Amino acid sequence: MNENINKLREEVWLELEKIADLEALEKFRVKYLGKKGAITALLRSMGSLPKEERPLFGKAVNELSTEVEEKLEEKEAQLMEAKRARQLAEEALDVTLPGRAPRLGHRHPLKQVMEEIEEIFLNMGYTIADGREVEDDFHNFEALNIPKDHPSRDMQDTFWISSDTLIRTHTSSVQSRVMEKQDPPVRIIAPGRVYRCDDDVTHSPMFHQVEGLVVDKGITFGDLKWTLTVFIKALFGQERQVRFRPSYFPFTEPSCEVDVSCFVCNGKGCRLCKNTGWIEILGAGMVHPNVLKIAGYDTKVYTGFAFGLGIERIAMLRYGIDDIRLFYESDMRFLSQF
Ligand code: 2NM
Repeated sequence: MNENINKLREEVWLELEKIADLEALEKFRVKYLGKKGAITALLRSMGSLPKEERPLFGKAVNELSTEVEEKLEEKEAQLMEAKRARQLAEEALDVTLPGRAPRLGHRHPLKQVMEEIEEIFLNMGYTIADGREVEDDFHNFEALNIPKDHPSRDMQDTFWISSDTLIRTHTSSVQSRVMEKQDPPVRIIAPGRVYRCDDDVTHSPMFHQVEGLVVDKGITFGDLKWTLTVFIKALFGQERQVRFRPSYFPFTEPSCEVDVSCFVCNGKGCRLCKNTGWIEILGAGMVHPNVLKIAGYDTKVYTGFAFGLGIERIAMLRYGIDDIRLFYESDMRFLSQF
């Protein structure tokens, strides 16, 4: 009987030696140690032995069974380790491979110009004011001395919501509200979206403005000229020239338009300045006494100046953009250039 056991032992070792993967090992386990396995069968056969041989035989088979289990565990550990090593090799990452750099976003060109302008006026001691985009006739027109028959009140120019309600056509409406609430001195700029019925390559029904307002004792046209000259040179370069031309706005008197010497041809004449050497940047003027009166300011004590400019226009001039719609199309090929 022990011969049988020894033969089986030899067979088991030879077979175990050849096993190269975990699936084969499991088959091996079932073949010898499973319910119908060879070693299990040996134990079962014990019943047919004479009583006195059973203890020795049983001990020998149990020893074999324990040995096989131990070897099996050892082999399993080896195979698992080999499998893990293979997996690690296969799934190895090349940590020296350069990563894909995420594209860094930036502010929209209009916002960049807006912030640049805000910065210049903040440095001069101005405060930023904002307000509503849906306005009433009074704050958008009446309080700004814009007469009932003025063309800007026309359906052609203003988006009316009802007979008394509109979306603001300029941010001066913010300033009429500030003057209503606050006594002088006033020194504010009002940046924001405005709306006009207008749509071509240089006009959009929604665009952005910055308007400024200063009201205090003894404010003169000289203050206006100094402030806007400093502003324009800060924005376009200290070497630029600035000129003031007479103009007309209902809310200012006198009124002017302000030009900067062309920053492409330096005043010699080119396509951008239409051969004039000058580029119009903004409108301005001394706040009309009627506007101050409506605000409840004493016009014998207080005077002021105001100005307004379009952000899109500045950005188009500065970057040589000829179609305003490019600002609103969110096309990365356009936007990523700024
Ligand atoms: C402009 C030109 C001239 C302006 C006037 C006022 C206010 F509120 F004081 F009446 N705000 N902005 C003004 C003056 C705006 O834009 C071309």
